[in-house]
Amino acid sequence: MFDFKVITRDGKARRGKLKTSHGEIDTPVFMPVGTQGTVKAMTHRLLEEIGAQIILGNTYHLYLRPGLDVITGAGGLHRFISWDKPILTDSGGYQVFSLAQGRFGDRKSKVRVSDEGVEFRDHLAGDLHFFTPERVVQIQEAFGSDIIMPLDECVEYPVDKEYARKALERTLSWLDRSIKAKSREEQSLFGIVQGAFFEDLRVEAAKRTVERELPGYAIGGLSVGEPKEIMYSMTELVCEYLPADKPRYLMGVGKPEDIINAVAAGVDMFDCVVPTRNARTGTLFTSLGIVNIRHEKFKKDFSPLDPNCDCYTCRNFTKAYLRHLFVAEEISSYVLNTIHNLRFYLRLMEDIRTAIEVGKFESYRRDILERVTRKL
Ligand code: PRF
Ligand code: ZN
Repeated sequence: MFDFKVITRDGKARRGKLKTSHGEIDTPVFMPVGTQGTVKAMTHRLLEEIGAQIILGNTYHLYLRPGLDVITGAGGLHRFISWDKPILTDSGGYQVFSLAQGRFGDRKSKVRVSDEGVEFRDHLAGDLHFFTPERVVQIQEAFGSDIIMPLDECVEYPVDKEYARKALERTLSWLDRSIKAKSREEQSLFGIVQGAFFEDLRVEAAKRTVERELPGYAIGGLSVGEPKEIMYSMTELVCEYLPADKPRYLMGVGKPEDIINAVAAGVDMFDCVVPTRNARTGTLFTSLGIVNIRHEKFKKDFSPLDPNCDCYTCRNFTKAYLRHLFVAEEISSYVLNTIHNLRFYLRLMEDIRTAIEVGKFESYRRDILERVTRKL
């Protein structure tokens, strides 16, 4: 059922195919974030039109609302949300630490971590919950997600080495408990490599996670406020220790340039709120650079947002109109902007896959890096 094959390589970049019981995925892949069982401002039909292959859901949110009884009552997450392509659910480890806590590093923490699990007050009703690795696996088994993630401890940046080691040990022991708790064949549990920003800890975490012989491996704990160079070097380092024949998933990353650089290091899977969240604040990615559609200078700009984009938004509307919708706070502004930003990301992945196939990834990377970071 679950299977991964690397088809072609170009340097360390890989072009692969991932098989799940809800269909095949071409990698490198970007997974739009559908935290609450919907990708914000999108319908599933729109997602399919722009080429989404898999979406991400969050255990933390879906468990709190609508709750497990509603999702199991509907016959699982795919049926509840009427999406029949693959779904990956994150464990809630990251959400507990970021949301329930208010933000990373907040001293008035509503989260208590112990070796047993995580106790937290939720961000909705403020009720008390206890997530254990076993419970988090059970919840995701009830969801029926194709790829499930174990409970892990993601630490903030910076963190002292002593605590980073503790979080690493906890993440590994929680992984072992997750493996034991797992009872269903048709879902794949990935391991998550933590280890914060210490090279030796990252190498050790990677080696020990790989010993568990899992169907895929995620790199967690990055893009939490550290300098980009550290994120890139940690990603490269961890990839060196991951098996060549298993998919690699860089969690919560990132900007287009981050994705391109991580593909160059050998990463296969990505998720991030950047394209969807930025769409709703008017920050739009284009083939010529980054546009803030709110800007006065677009008031009478009757050209398309991106002349090189094939999305519904770019084929039909002008910058002047998109600016007007944004300024007027119309709902269609969120929809049209999200269609465009997600299509930009999905086409970026298509172009990356093609560049790897034809052995031109490095020249593609150099060319695109300059353009995606330019501010218009
Ligand atoms: N762990 C989990 N989910 C995550 C992360 C993590 O470390 C990150 C870090 N960028 C994003 N999402 N479980
Ligand atoms: Zn477009």
